Amino acid sequence: MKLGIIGLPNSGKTTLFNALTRQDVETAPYPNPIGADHHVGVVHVPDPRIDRLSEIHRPRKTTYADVTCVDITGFSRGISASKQKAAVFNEVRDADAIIHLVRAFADPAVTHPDGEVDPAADAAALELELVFSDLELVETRLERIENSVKKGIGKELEGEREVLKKCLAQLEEEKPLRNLDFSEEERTLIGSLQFVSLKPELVVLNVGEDEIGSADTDETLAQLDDFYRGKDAHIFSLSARIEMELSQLPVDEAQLFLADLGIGEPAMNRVIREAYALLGLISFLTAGEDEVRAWTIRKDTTAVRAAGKIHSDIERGFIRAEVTGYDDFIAAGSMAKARDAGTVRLEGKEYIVRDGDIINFRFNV
Ligand SMILES: Nc1nc2c(ncn2[C@@H]2O[C@H](COP(=O)(O)OP(=O)(O)OP(=O)(O)O)[C@@H](O)[C@H]2O)c(=O)[nH]1
Ligand SMILES: [Mg+2]
Repeated sequence: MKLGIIGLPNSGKTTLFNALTRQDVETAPYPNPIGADHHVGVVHVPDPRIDRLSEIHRPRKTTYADVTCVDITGFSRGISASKQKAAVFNEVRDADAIIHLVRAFADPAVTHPDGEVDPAADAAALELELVFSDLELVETRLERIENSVKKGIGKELEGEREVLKKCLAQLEEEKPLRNLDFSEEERTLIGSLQFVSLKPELVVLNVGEDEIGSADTDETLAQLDDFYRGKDAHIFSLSARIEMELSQLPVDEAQLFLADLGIGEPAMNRVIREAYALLGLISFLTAGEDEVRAWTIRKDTTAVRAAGKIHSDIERGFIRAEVTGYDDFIAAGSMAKARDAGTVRLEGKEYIVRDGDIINFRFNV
């Protein structure tokens, strides 16, 4: 599962990437050229349940869920019409969800590609590039299907053609595919095209250090809310620079810093959790003396498939899943007490695993 960070030049993508992945990639007040390296890193998903379970079990190892994150360089106004577009859009296509960073911080030392900081206009400009890229793809694909149909060899493509026509109408109105409704079947028909304006999106407003929670920030957020109305996007504000500094501090110093700022946890944690949910992912947990661990699965995964996440042997030899909800476990205080309270269930192969289930698989190989 992969998150892609996009945004206009100098919006703070690499800064945010560093905060998310705790890396220290160079950031600069001048834009990177198109074709510069994309950065790839791993994001650990903060999970208070894992923290708590580790306190209880004192395991040798604690493992959080993680997702891959890519800092995609080279987005700009007009990119969808440029020769270098493939270098950017291939990377966006490959992402499962998008974090769209929008600059709101005013800093004369950091050039803005259009000379002026205007978050709503910037967001709209970038969204339009996504739409244009998909429009071109739809037109090319439709043309190819029409040609095949003319030659009498495209019968099986007719379903796809109908969905593409629906997409075309939407894109021609300069609207993203994200806010169209598609049936499962329609989604499958166009799935391989990996439309970028269809990807779930988190919009992150990057505000100046002294603009966190300010009236100006609220106003800009309202503007963005307006722009994204009905577009199924989640909108946040944070200061990427502060988040990056926080991510580079030792835990105790970071906590002091947070207390100074009057915030409970880094804004980054919420962004990561939201992105994780946006990807359609949930975690089930395993807990013992060896390891406390969160395992990533898609929503609606069966117990037997979840077992396969841990090891193919456990999937093959699956007998039963011993399951207790995280809250039930905490309320009871221990596995033995949860059993006494009757909150530990034995589930079969087809049980649909829920977020926060603590599972002990019984298997036989
Ligand atoms: N004042 C201020 N500066 C920031 C903030 N976030 C990023 N910057 C600065 O803006 C400049 C650009 O940040 P980057 O993270 O390199 O931006 P980018 O989007 O990766 O830029 P490109 O890769 O060139 O497109 C750097 O000098 C950052 O230090 C912020 O929240 N406040
Ligand atoms: Mg960068």
